Amino acid sequence: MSAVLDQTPNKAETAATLFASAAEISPKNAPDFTSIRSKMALVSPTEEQFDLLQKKLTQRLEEGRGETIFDIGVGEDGGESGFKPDEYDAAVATLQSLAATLESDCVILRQRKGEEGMTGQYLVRRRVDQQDFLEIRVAVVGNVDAGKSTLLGVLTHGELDNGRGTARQKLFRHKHEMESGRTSSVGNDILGFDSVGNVVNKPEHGSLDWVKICERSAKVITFIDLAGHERYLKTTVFGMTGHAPDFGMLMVGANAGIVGMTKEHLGLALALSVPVFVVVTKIDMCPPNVLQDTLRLLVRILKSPGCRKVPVMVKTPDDVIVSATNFVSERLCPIFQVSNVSGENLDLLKMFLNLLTTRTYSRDDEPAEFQIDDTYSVPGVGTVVSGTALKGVIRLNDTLMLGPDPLGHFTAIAVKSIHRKRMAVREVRGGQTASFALKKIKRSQIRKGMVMVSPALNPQACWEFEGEILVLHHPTTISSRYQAMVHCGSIRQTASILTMSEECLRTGDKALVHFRFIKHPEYLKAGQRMVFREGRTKAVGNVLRLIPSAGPANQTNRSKPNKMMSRQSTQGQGQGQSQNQNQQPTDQTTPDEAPDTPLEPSLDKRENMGQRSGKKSRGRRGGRGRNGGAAKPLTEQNSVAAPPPRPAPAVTKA
Ligand SMILES: Nc1nc2c(ncn2[C@@H]2O[C@H](COP(=O)(O)OP(=O)(O)OP(=O)(O)O)[C@@H](O)[C@H]2O)c(=O)[nH]1
Ligand SMILES: [Mg+2]
Repeated sequence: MSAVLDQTPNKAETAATLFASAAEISPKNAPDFTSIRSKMALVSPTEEQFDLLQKKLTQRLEEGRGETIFDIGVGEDGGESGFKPDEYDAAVATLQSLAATLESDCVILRQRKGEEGMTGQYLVRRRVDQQDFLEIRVAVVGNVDAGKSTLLGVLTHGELDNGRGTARQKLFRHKHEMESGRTSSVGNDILGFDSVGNVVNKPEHGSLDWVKICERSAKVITFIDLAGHERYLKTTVFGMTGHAPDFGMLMVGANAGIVGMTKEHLGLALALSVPVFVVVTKIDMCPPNVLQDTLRLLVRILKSPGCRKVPVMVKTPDDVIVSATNFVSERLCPIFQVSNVSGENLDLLKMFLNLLTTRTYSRDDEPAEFQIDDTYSVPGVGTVVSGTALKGVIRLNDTLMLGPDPLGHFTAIAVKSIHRKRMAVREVRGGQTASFALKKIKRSQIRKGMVMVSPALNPQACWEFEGEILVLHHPTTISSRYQAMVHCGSIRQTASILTMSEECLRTGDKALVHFRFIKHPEYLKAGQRMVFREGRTKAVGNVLRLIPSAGPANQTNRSKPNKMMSRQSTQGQGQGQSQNQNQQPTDQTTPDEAPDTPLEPSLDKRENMGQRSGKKSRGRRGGRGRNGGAAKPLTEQNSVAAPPPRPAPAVTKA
């Protein structure tokens, strides 16, 4: 912990860099903050200094989208830190009056001893505007039964769980989820904090009124509740890419440990550069030695070369502040240990959530971009699309280009109503989720993955693109004509590899790859993160270049089978590999399989253990296992001589 504590901005240089970044925003006409560099400026400011302090605070509130953490007793001039008690009180009074002039509240986070006295950290947050709130999206991942839905139920409804699944009931969207207790879809729940950091959620007769929460909140945490079962992995990947989470909350059942999908989900978050914090649940029912084993393994995985995280056990409010203020740097990985039944340490987790800051930066003057992740047909309203605004501002009655349709065209469409978290609003900005009611368009004409963008962008759909990918795992080798699902933003479509910079790719290889979508063109942008996967095959990377000239007529690969060559055959037997082209990689599970994330290869392999005894019949492949989920050795599955039992279609079904 001490190494991390050193990173807190208690030193003048650190504070100076904080301020410097603020100054960089508008170099022209930037105010000269020299006269307020000393820590003493807050104690008894002149009128001019007060004005400058106000400007600086405004700047920082804007950068933080309505909030900032302010240090007292720390100057930028390199002087000793800390105040005597009367100076400290005066500085706090100045900060409070500064905050009041900016319609903000100011609450203490912590006090510490500096070189010359006390220093303090204060959260300054804009007061509630009924229509506006800061939004942070947290994707909740982890293996089946880790307690994801339960924790969200407990946090958002304020009632503890009974250990047998009462708290999760409110989060389920489908009847079968109610019955099985398993999340299968992308669920949403919200937790609102007011300007002084209190939770505003007040369930009435067991249900939450989202509009009331949003009206009372200065900050709303949207949890994206994802499924832990491997059967729903495709949906979970979609939740991580399509819902643009700011952070990932990886949940681990203390007694079950790092099993099943835990590493898979962690690897996914890492691949998408989503900072992750870990919540270990069920500490009420876990023997201490098992808990210690789980934590030890967790720390080992996080520190491994594949993750390169700095794990921090969060045990005190002080740890919370240190981890929350340094979290966005991505490398820090706070670990909480909680119980949804006894409520232990949930306060620390809530405090941490209250301090999370957004990672999405968008300017209002940029052309608007909105990605669609769901569509609805609402009686009396018509077609409604929901999704995330990535850039710019979308206002009521704006005309946007919706598309691409199967022919790659975009249609002008007017925004007739906007809702944020079920609350009618007049506008939505980059980084916020929203839903729009659209006129004169059928729900069937819209699909997930479409976008609505400003006409100024003159959007073009593309069939083909070039990406740079890293293969995290593939049982054999990938070569051209291989097909798998591309996840990119809310796009989810099978694409085929046309050409590659390498002959073939194995686990750990990197290459430039020319992809082609097999069904319809998509709206892509260079620089977007992408995941390319099929069953256990996984590659991650970036979209490098769009190839606009490629048209629909050029569909050469639609019915071509997967071309998968065994490593053995490419190495040893030259061209004789065609027999195994039709195997289904989805059904490959081998005891000696390579690790599925670039994590430590030597980790204790407890992954295949089910957590719920008595549920074995479902199988971890979730009904996909046509050949009985048979865990044949790889060599046998890919054997050149033995053809697969039944030819399977090459393309993954949606
Ligand atoms: N004793 C105890 N039980 C818990 C705790 N958290 C969750 N549970 C129980 O664990 C079970 C599984 O919890 P869920 O919330 O459904 O797990 P999940 O991670 O959402 O599972 P999937 O949606 O299937 O991925 C439920 O019966 C909960 O009551 C805890 O902290 N202590
Ligand atoms: Mg669940």
